[in-house]
Amino acid sequence: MNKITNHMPTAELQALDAAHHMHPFTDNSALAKKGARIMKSAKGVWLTDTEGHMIIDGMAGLWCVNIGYGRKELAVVAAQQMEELAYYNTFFQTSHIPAIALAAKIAEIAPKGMNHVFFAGSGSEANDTNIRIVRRYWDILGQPEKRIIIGRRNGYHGSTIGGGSLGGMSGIHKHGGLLAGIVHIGQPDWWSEGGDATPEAFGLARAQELEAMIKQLGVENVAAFIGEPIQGAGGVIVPPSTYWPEIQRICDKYGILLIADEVITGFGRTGNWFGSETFGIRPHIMTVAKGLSSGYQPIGGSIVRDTVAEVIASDEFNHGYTYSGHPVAAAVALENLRIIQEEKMIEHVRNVAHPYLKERWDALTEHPMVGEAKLVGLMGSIALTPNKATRAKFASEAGTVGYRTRERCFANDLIMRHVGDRMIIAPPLCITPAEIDVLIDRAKKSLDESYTALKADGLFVAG
Ligand code: PXG
Repeated sequence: MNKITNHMPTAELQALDAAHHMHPFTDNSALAKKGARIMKSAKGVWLTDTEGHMIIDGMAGLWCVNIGYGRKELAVVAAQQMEELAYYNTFFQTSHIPAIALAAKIAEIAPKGMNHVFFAGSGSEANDTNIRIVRRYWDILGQPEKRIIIGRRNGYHGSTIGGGSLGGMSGIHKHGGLLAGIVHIGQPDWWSEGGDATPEAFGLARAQELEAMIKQLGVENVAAFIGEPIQGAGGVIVPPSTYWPEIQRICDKYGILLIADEVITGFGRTGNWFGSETFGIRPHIMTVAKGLSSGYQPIGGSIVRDTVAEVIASDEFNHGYTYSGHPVAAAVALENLRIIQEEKMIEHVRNVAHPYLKERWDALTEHPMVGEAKLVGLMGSIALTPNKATRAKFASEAGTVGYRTRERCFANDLIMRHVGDRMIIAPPLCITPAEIDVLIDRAKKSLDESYTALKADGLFVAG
């Protein structure tokens, strides 16, 4: 058997990595000089790197390892499925048991009336599927000019050309372009952009940008709106309570399709199966990936409302991927959902992990550098600021303070990411109160060290 050599010294692995491996969203030449941190194994919420550090993973990988690492059941299911039927496609009038079983299971846990799934290999692919579904939907209904999809600035929907265009990150648009027929409205980030408005008034105003945009474009040209219930990659931006009800009202009023991108918020992250339930959203399509398989296999999909699926089903749909409903990925996802359900992980989030983490997370606002603290389910962020009262930004380039703080976390064996000058967490759903204590203690230590160093370097100043 071809065993990957894991006895190599870290420096040699780093050199090979630098020589041959192009990392995503990375300045690869800078990383090559520094050397990547190389992960070797993981169990529960704990990662171990090649230097033997035990790191607490406050990000569940990349927001995906919902059930935690090292669950043997998934490995067993994958091996069995590979032996039984390693691959078959779902094109050309064929199907297979894992895809059928997973689609049926998803229909069971999805909100009422959402009983159809189109499988993809990732969240980005699923959002590309969504572009096709919504345009095809209006096409079949005899309104082919309804093609424009409205997303939000600082939204994230993936990194393919389609997904990257739906997302509102200019840094991504700059690298490869923006697909025609996709426009963006403002995001509901009260902390950074709310000015003197109350969060509620600001949330309402940002939602009403959707109505203004629909009027400007002409409703006859608008196909759909897409948004994450909580923006994840954008910095765990929890919208004010007024936001989603108003978005829902506007989508209903103008009859445009509503896509909830649940790639991060799905499968228990917010304390319900889906973020749409947490926020009272009634989407036509939900994008899923990540937690669907807890990251053990690459799989994503679009969960489609019956009324939309019926229209799409009424004619040929020229779309699909080699790995749509891949049997091994589907079998693993099914086992993952069984574990979430039977081990009552969502109840654990709601009744144990969230309440305990919330208390400790909110207390971080006592730190001189922390403005607001937000936590929904197990998805949280803190805003770093030199002046809490005015919600001031730092004088340094955005992200400088966040990056320096993240570096302290990394040094203290905590994975807590930064987005700009916000720090974010999304630990595995199985995290225990004792592990939350470790996470918070390391976070506090890192904040303290970052604060002291910033002061010493004259960087703790408002811009
Ligand atoms: N939608 C949302 C809401 C996501 O968060 C995608 C779609 C794309 O999924 P794939 O499987 O194609 O990556 C995502 C992915 C970050 C980060 O820096 C977040 C994601 C991916 C990579 C980095 O937080 N989210």
